[in-house]
Amino acid sequence: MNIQTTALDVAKIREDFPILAREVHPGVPLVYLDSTATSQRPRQVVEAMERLIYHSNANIHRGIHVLAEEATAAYEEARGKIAKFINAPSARQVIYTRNTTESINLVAQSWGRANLKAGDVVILTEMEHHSNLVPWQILAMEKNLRLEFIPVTEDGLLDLDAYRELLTLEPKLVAFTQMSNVLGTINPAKEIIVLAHAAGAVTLVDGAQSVPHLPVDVQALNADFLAFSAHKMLGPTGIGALYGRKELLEAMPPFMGGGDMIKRVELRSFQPNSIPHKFEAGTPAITEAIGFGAAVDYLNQIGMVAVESYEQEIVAYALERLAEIPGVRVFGPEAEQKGAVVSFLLDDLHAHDISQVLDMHGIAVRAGHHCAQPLHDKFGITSTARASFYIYSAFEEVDKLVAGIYKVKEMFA
Ligand code: C6P
Repeated sequence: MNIQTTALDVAKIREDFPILAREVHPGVPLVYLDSTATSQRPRQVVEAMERLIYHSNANIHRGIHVLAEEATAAYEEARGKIAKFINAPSARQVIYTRNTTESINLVAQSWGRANLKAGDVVILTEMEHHSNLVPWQILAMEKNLRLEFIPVTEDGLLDLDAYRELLTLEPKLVAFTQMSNVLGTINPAKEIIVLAHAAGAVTLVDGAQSVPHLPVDVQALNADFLAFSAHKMLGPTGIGALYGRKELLEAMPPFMGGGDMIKRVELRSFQPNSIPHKFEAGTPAITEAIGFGAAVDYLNQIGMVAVESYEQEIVAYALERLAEIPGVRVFGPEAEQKGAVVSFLLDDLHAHDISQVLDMHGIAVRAGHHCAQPLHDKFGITSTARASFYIYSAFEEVDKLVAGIYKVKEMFA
């Protein structure tokens, strides 16, 4: 298939990602199919970070010299871009964190500790990443909460009838992933939130996989919290974001204490800063925030509608090609309900063996439980091999994956 026939000029996009041109073994080019774990970064992101480091490096919100003011302005400008990207009503509602995991822990430790009490029900789903399970398990142990789970059906969808039943328990919180990192399932976030609100629950959306791949509008969703990471959306590691509804954020106690999160400190007491700074204790990842902003610029220039539709095409193609291979079992729904993630098994092979042989052919996929052990338990398996795609993934790379899987079959025949 000719990559130029699709909505994105993938060949041109690839030029912005020097890593995609490397060989991983002598004469063996890289086929990077692990963007769900972390995406690659374009030159534009690296250059924005380099500009900050070489030109305006200083701490933020502290100095009044030129460099400090430039760094502060760049840091806050990036926050504004991120807020606009998810259509947050105000940049003050976007808190910089280290990643999705920290964003969810912030909600659990701050909002959860202040608002949940023994016997309260929290609804999660069976397809959650450990990052949206363990923080609630920790809090449940401390507070004696009741955790309930929306079941996943055989075809990898959430059972919404079971969800409606669970809502009769009058949960205080519904926290769910908008896109599964294993099945690729795109959950009906809006419907889940409408139902949760009608039952009186606060909602948290794990956007680690959705924000990089789909247009996400927090006002249209009416989400109370949304957590996401820069490194999965062309940005650097070490920075992520938490969006929150203003009234909730303002009422929440600080998550961590330290510099910048205070208005005034006395020996025995402090007055917290206003949002978002109340939640940003200590010197933050300043350079990375600028990189995050540049990643958002890059995605905006392509357009998230185009990103989503390209990924729909490539995942449909991948599913079609994988279905040709005898012995391949793909997990998750059909292409229409799926993001660009394909988890699979081959014959009775272990996912690590599949991945290792693919790697010999330059193909990088992830193998394991993908930090979603309960979901693998549900399907009666311990691991899967997972190929995932992004805007720089070419249709030819799907063909290389398929050829690689045939090589795996030959090797273990
Ligand atoms: N999933 C994967 O290979 P962090 O690590 O905090 O940036 O993101 C955590 C996280 C939370 N929710 C979902 C749905 C995710 O997919 C992830 C990260 C990666 O699938 C790394 S385990």
